[in-house]
Amino acid sequence: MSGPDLRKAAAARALDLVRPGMRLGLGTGSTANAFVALLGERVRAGLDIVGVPTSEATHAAAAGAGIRLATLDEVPELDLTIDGADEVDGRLRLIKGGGAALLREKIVACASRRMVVIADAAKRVETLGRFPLPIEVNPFGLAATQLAVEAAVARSGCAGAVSLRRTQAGDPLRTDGGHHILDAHLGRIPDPEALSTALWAVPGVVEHGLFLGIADAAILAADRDGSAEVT
Ligand code: ABF
Repeated sequence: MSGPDLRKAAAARALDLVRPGMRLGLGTGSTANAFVALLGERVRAGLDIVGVPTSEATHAAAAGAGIRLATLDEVPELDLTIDGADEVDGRLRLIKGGGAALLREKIVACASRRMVVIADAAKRVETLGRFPLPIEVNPFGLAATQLAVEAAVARSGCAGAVSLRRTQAGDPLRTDGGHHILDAHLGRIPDPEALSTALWAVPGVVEHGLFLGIADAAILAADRDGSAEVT
C-alpha cells in the first residue's frame, strides 16, 4: 500500500471517534488533510460539527470541504483534536512541526479534551530525534536565540546542529504566526522532558515541537500484505 493509502486508512479510523455536535481541532499536514477530506464528506451528508483549524492551510482545506469553522477564541474548549505527527514513541510522546504549524497545533491540542494522532506506522520510533526537532522562535535577536538554543540542546544531553529553516527561494521561513523555525538535527533525544524544559527557558523560543503528555492515543496504519492494518 502507498503512503497516501495508509494515511487515509488512519484518517478513516479517526472518523469513527467523531460524534454529532463535537467541537473538533483540525490538524495540519497530509494525514490531517485526509481526515479533513473524509470529515467533509460526512458534513455534506448531514453531520453537524464545528472545526477549529491549526493552520491557514487547514483553514482553506476545511472551508473548501464545507466544514463549519470557528476560531479558538470563539470556541475555546474542544472535544477532540485529530492531527498528524512526524514521530511518535511508545509513550505517545511526539515530534511535530515538520509542517511549521506546531504552535497552533499545540495550542489547539491542549485546548482539547482528547488529542488523537493519525499517522503511517513508519512514524513510530523507539527514541525520538531522528526527525529534526522544529523550534519556533521570535525573529527578534535570531542569532542570539540560536546560540542559546544550541547551549540548551547541549545541556540536555543532546548533540547536533541547529539550522534555520528556509523556503525554496532561500528566505527564512515564516510561520502562520510570523515566527521562524530552527530545526535541531539531534539523531536521538535521550531525555525529551529535559530538552523541553531547557528550550522553554530560552526567551526567544516561542514553542517547540516536542508534544509530551498531550496525545491520548495514536492511530497508526501499516501495510500488511497489501492492505492497511490500523492499530
Ligand atoms: C503536522 O503535519 C505536523 O505537526 C507534522 O509535522 C506533519 C505531519 O505531516 P504528514 O501527515 O504529512 O506526514 O501534523
